[in-house]
Amino acid sequence: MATTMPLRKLISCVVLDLDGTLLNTDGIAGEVLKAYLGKYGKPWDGRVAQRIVGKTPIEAAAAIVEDCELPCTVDELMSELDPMFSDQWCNIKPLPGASRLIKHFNGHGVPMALASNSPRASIEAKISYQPGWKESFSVIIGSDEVKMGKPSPELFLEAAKRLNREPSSCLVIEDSLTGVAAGKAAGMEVVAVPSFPKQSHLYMSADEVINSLFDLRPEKWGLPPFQDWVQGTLPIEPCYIGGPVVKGFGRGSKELGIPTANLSTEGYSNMLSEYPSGVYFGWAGLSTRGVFKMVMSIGWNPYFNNPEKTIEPWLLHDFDEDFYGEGLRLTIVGYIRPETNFPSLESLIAKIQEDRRIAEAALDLPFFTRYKKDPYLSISSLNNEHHP
Ligand code: ADP
Ligand code: RBF
Ligand code: MG
Repeated sequence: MATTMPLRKLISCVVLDLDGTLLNTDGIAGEVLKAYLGKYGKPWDGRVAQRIVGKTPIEAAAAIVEDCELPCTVDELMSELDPMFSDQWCNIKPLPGASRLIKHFNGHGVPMALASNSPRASIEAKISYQPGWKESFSVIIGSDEVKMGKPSPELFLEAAKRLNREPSSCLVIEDSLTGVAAGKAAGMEVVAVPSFPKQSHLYMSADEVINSLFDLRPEKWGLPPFQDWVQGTLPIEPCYIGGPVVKGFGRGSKELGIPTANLSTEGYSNMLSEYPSGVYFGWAGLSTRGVFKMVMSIGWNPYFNNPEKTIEPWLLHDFDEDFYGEGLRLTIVGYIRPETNFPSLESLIAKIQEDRRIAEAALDLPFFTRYKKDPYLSISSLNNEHHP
């Protein structure tokens, strides 16, 4: 595999953005702004969230004052929001794959810089809650250390200088359009990991657009490859979800010959927003029928372009009847690939069948088989209970 991939460019160091790239700050920004706007009787919706991605705090505040027609100045908004945000820093979670990536490059002696549009002090405070992160970066640089933040290239150029590298040998990893613009203006190679996958078509100037950090292939850039892939699968921290089987769009069996026992997304909005869309696999427990191998898609199913992110597990077993309403519990243990679009229904079906074979073989490995015995899967219950 690795040998057939074209080498993009010889890269010797990595420059990382923090908010939205390594840390799930969008999650807490949503909570804080929702609470704040509520005080003014203003609604909070996903549109506002999209408007602030990749903006400096001051730009984000200006956008909110304007968009929501708030009766205050940008400065007033900033000083009221500031303490509300700092209170939440201890609750920020790393994005899936972030800690793995940091450990990987650190372990292989690839120098890393953290270059963020937030002030240096906030960066340090935020990462202080993530064990092992601070020591892993050779350089940490905030927007208060340069004249202009992103999209100006200044932050990245200064990062390269402090790393003692040419900009052209730096690989930038960024979630926002402004960050991508800054990286390209700095003469660096840029991998974009958009926070909103449905907007990835806007990231044309990036050298590569990936769906999540799980999909980064360092060897494409001449960097050491990840070594944790097992037979085409990436083991992840197990994730437990469950609930009654609900009606989906009604086309799994009909159009694809592949039934997916949809789970209600209610109660899982956090899990869903944290999890990158993609194809995963694991074990499925049906309250009255037993435990089965399972391969699933989480996301918008680009071929059908669903308006909502859904959870669609295909149980790898032949049942003679439907089981709507029955309690289904899933232990998700590994990742296979990002969701993609396909030129035809046949090619989508062929790919899902390939996913099936990959999942079936992987689940026979002792590493993944051990999760089959987890009591979580065999407790009969219709409740939306999370793993203890
Ligand atoms: P929907 O869009 O309502 O989910 P599908 O065509 O995807 O409809 O069919 C899913 C239903 O088929 C499940 O809810 C379940 O009751 C039934 N079913 C039968 N066999 C399986 C299987 N192997 N995996 C998942 N669901 C199955
Ligand atoms: N739909 C897509 O549009 N793109 C995909 O890459 C994709 N991968 C899937 C992988 C698996 C293992 C399964 C079970 C489904 C996948 N589907 C994908 C979802 C399929 O479109 C979905 O089951 C139907 O939309 C049924 O509602
Ligand atoms: Mg379905």
